[in-house]
This record gives sequence, structure tokens and C-alpha cells, in this order.
Amino acid sequence: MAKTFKNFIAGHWVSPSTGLYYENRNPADWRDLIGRFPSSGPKDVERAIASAWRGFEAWRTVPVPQRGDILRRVGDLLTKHKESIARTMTREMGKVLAEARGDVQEGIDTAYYAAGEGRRRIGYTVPSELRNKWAMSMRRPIGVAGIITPFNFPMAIPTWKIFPALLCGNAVIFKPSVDVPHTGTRLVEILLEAGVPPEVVQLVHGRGAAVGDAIVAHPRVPLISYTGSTEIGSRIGAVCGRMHKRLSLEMGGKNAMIVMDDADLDLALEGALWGAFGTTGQRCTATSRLLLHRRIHDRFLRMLVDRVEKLRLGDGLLPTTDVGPMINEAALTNTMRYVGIAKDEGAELVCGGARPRGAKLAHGWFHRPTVFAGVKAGSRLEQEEVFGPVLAVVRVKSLDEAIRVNNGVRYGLSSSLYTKDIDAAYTAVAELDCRITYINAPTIGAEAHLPFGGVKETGNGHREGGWQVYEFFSETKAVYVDYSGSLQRAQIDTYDV
Ligand code: UN1
Repeated sequence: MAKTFKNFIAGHWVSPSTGLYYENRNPADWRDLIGRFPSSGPKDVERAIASAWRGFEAWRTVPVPQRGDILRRVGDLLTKHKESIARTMTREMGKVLAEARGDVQEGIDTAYYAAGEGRRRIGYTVPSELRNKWAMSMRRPIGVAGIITPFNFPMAIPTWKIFPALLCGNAVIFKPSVDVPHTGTRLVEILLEAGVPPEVVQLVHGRGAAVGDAIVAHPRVPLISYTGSTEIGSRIGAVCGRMHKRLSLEMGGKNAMIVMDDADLDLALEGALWGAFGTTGQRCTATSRLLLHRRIHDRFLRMLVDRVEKLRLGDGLLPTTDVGPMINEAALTNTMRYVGIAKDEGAELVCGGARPRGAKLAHGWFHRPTVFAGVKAGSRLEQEEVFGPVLAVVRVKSLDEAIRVNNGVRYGLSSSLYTKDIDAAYTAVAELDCRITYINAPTIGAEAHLPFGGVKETGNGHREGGWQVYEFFSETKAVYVDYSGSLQRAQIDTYDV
């Protein structure tokens, strides 16, 4: 009998007010039932918010370095449990174990980074216009943060949001994706074990349409951080705009890797395989377009197809597996739909393009790694995010054309150029209209201490990672201290130079 899991609300593990649960199953073999998780409703959200404000009142007065110390313990516990969390994650969402370990490691890095920020929560002191007066700024927490996260990085992405939110002194309401509630639960258990006070963190499981919407639309959640699709992000943005909420959005991508004719092709090949098919292509940073210089196009395509055909699909827990399943039936159906669209558009299917055959994979949401060649700039496969193991190859004549094609989509997250020409590399850094550019590495692999985010329909200007995310989760206050003993009137009592 599979375990029945609970929400964590008002300092206790509790059943949902709805009395309803859903089943969470292993995408590599849906006969494997992981557990039953709450299908919560607005009442649960309401209780969580009321409790979170109580938690906030105490938490906001805890000295920031002390909050940082708790987050360092979170990092220690994640390190201790890294292997078992990685296994939980692979079983729950399918990515191969090495990648799941990397996902937990990203959480560990984020925790230690947050611990350091605890001693650096910077305001600044500047000279005043007037004598015997100090002018400075400081950072203040905001209140309760609604954290809504996707399935593809079940540990890393929640930590990117929750750790800085907590370090800044906010309380959080965390709604993990319905596809990865188990990893989300483990994260909350660790936060509590490390010493985050119970009412400071609330975990509410359930569907976006019930739980997510209730969090976003609630007047007492002034801060929302969301990673997911552009479509849902736009809907959230509309609500937050009306309500004057502070909102951070991380959404779609259509990231390209450009391979020039002087590139180290063996290196580029490893990068393309990793970038396109890591996490089964289900990353917002995935390499989903490959722009090949015409002089190496045919040769590189042959090298690529040869390797893609050898990638082994399977359960991510097995050491023989290169590529795991997709997250669920809807994701698989969507990928198959795009294969159809690409064929109709006249792109040439060079490998994959279907579910695998054979009994071994018959109970999972598997799709073969797929490559389309002859993809035209402007076609739907070249423009739209698939979020699956499908790579679109476009032939280009020059770096200029590659940059134009790269920039000709509605997203702007990550980008990559393989070349040995230093001028080309710097030109690309300057001109690729994405907020992450890799030289001689694929489009994935962001690190915790650098800003992460994109332009256009990828985001709304905020960044995760780095110190920038701490700006999002806190408010600035300006402070003036006049110790002159007389009324000094700014802008009026000016002095001559
Ligand atoms: C995402 O796909 O939403 O750079 C995040 C990367 C990972 C994070 C991806 N470190 O691909």
C-alpha cells in the first residue's frame, strides 16, 4: 500500500481540507505508485497564508547572519541526503541519476551561497548633500512569498527561490508541481530539520488551477515567484499586475547552439548531445536548435545522428540509461504533436520521431531522441518551445545569419557558440539577444552564483541566482540621520562651490 502524504500548514503535517488525493507515479514505469498526495483547495491556501504571516512576524526579526546559518545547515543536510534525494527525484520525474544528483547539488550550492549572503545583505552608505547628516539604504523583508515551481528541476528551482526568500526574512508558501511532490516534501522536511521555524514555511500540494491560482490571487501574498510555461506566466502576470504584486517569472526558451566551421566538432558534438537530450530535453535552457555552418553541416549532422541513435532510453535509475522518460502522458503527446507539425512543414526527420518499440519501455512515457534537419528559420519547429527530446537543425551561411536566426524567436534565455575565433566569440557575446551565452559549451549548466533569466517572453526582467535574486526578495529603504542639531532643508540649504 503506497504512502499517503500530507501538506505542511500552520506548523503541522495535515490532510487537505478537500479530503482529496491524487496518485503520483513513476514516469519510467507507471505501475510503480510513489504515493498519494493532497489535492488541496483554496481553504488550505487560506490557512497557510494566515499562518505564514505569523511566521513572518517572528522570522523577520531574526538577524540575517543567523538566518544564513540555518540555510548553511540546510546545505549540510542536503549534502548528507544527496543520494537518497536524487533517487527519489529520478523515480518521481525520470531524469537519469547523475543529473538528479546534479539537481540536488544545485540546491546545496544555493544554500551555501545564501549562507554567505547572510553576512553581506548589502545596503549602502553614501555622502549626504548636507553637513553632519548620514544617508544610507537598507534591505527589508516583504512578507509572504508564493513559490510555484515546475517538475524539471524539483530541487534546484525551489531552492533558487525559497532560500533567498528566507534569507531575506520572508515566509514562504511552496507549491511544487503535481509531478514532483515527493521531492518537494523532502525539501520541506530538511528545512524544518535545519531549524527553519514551522510557520515560516508552508507546503501546499495540488493543481495549479486550485492551489496556484488561490496563492496568486490572494491579497495577502505580495510576492510571487513562478517558473513554468509562458502561457501560465502571462496569466499570473495579469493577476499580479492588477494587484500590484511583485512578480518574478521564468518561462520558455528556444535556445540555439551555433557551430561554426572552425569549431572543434568532437567537442561540439558532446555539447549538442548533452544540451539537447539532458533531462530528456525538458529544460528551459535545453538546446533545441542547432545552427550549423554550411561548411560543416553535412559532416556534423552525420556525426550527430550516429551518436543520437546510440543513446539508450530507459529508467534513469539504471546505470545503462542515457535518456529517461518524459514527465507524463501530456508531455509525450505534445512532443509527438510537434513531430507531426515538423513533418508537415517539410523538415526532414533524420532520427527518432516516435516512441520506442519493445516491451521493456512499454509502461513509461518514453520518446526517442529526435533530430530534424532542413528546418527553416521561421517555421513552427524552429520557433516554438517543444520541451521534449527534439532538436531542430538549421543550416546557416555565416555568423551574422546565425545570430539573426538565434535572435528571431520570441524567447531569450540561453545561447551557445562553438568556435576558435576570438572575434566571433566576442561578437556573439555582444549580439546574441539572450541573457545567458556559453562559448564552447552547450546552452545548459547555469551556476548558482550568477544571474539566471532571460528577455522577451522568457521572463519579466528579474533574475534568479547571484545576488540579483536577493534584490527581488527584499525591499529597499532609504535612511537619513541628521545629527547637525538644526533643521537642514535638502535642496534648499545648498552651498556654493
Ligand atoms: C530550467 O531548465 O528551468 O542551466 C533550469 C541549467 C540548469 C537549470 C535549468 N542549471 O540548465
